[in-house]
Amino acid sequence: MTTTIHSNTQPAWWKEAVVYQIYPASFLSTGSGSIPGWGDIRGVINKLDYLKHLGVDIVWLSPIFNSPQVDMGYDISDYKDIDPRYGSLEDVDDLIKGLKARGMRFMVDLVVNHTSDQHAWFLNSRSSKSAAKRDWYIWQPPKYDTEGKRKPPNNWSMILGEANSAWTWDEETQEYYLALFTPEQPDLNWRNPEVREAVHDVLRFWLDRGASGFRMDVINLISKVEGYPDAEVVDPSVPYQPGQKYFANGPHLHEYLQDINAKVLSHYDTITVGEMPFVHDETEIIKVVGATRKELNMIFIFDLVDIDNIPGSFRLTLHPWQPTEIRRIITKYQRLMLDKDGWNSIFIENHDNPRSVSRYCDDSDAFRALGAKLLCLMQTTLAGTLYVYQGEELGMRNLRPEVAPEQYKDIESINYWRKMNALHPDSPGDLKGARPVLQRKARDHARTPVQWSAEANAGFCAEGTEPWMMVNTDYHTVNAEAQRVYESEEDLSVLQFWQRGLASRKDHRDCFVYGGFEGVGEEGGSVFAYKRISRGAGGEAFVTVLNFSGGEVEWMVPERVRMEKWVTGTYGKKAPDLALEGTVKLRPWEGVLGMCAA
Ligand code: TEU
Repeated sequence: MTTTIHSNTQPAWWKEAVVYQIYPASFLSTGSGSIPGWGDIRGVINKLDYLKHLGVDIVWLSPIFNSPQVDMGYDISDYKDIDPRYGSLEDVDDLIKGLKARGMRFMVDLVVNHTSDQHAWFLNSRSSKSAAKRDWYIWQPPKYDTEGKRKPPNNWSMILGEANSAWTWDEETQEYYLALFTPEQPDLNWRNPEVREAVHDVLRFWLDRGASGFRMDVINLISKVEGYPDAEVVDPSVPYQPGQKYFANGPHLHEYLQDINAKVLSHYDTITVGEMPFVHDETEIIKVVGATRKELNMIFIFDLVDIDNIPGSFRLTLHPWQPTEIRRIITKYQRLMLDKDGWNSIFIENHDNPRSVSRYCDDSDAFRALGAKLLCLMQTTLAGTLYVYQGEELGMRNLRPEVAPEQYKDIESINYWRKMNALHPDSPGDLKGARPVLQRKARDHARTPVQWSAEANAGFCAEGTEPWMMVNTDYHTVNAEAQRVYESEEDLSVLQFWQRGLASRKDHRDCFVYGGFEGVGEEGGSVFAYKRISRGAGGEAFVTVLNFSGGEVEWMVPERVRMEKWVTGTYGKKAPDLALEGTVKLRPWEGVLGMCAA
């Protein structure tokens, strides 16, 4: 008899790891960087024990490299040096040492779809048509309309300012260059082998310095369709349209990823996660993360964070959604990876999205902690590598509604606000819904300073120093210090709940990390329930039941998940009895975890 070995059941450190994402500008400012009020690398070092205690294994830092900071460091002008506002290379060496001493690892944010327009490569490229690095970027001659007016090579819109073209005119050399995000972030031309080699060299530099892997920014955009075809018109009222069909997962993506693997990654022991927006096609996804493909360990799939976008349209739109879609999306990818031998990343927050408790639950004072625990319970009991974003473990929420969008700082918010002002000068204030869009979806919500305590500036930076971005107004009640206080088993703080959830995930890794997944109960409605079963002989099984609603619901307990032992719940031990036959009542945002027969 032959047994099939699923390689997604084979243990690996990067599968069991808990990755914690730090947005350095907003984590902790010790005053050691060159600009007061900015978080710094010393701040991260100061909090290593906090992270270790939480249960973190890998620290991923959003970009800390030299940068003009047009897009908060996602516009890099030197991949091998540190922006002085964050510290120095020596600080990073100390950070890596501190991590290693605690059995933790360091993940670098690799932004190589584009550079800053101030990178030496681009300065050379734009200097003349015959410059040595001209072909390192994507240059195209202009087009002309019927009246002889100059136009960009196609109608693609800029991602972080969709009123504009993705192509920027260069007066000096009379050509356009492609810059998908902002004009200050020109796209590299990966067709040029010298560019690929230069990127490989950056990876080696950081691996040799002690990094254990990479989060690869928009890595699926590195290959564009030849000829740069026009995008379909989704919004006839604006000149430029989303062109993702032609720049996401283009013809050479897999070749470039396999090349990185063969030439660099295969020589080290690494973790890789690729950010992969705009792609939902299962075959394409498995091509990147399939166990035998030698491309990436896993990717960030966007379905869950795109849940409230108008499908196919821009991110800054609002689209109504039902809780059952959470169930549909998660079930789809849990099954996909188990059935097709891939690997999942589990995440619900990052620096590009609003806070999860505000988005998927209810962030009012009455329900904030319950919702944050519900999301924790879900994430810590799903298969895949888990990513926690700074402040998520505290249940931090969106900027309060009294903060006007005029105070937002992100380039995407600013460009959007400008565009809506230009389009609707007659409706000041609301601008045809622009205000609620930003209040619900701006990237700013995740970028406010971490709330460490109720002291001045939430303990993020010294009293009298102005933080680079405003602290959310709720820090007197929502902060880490307050959440360390142990009240009772019935009333764990969000932080304590996360700490326990991560520990329990590790204790039962056969089940939670590597186990099978089965959706249970009726589809539709607000309850998402599933069973996790470890695949070894005589293994354990758990059932997670999550009520994604602010109302009480009746739920029929299916026979095969009849609870044998209560484990935890968002209301503490005051949980409904899922051991009984028949239906149970679930309270608002109630989540329960129990053990059941495998
Ligand atoms: O984000 C890429 C991306 O496509 C989005 O998540 C983006 O924020 C959104 O589509 C905007 O509407 C990555 C980084 O995470 C983001 O911070 C950078 O701005 C972007 O790439 C460019 O490097």
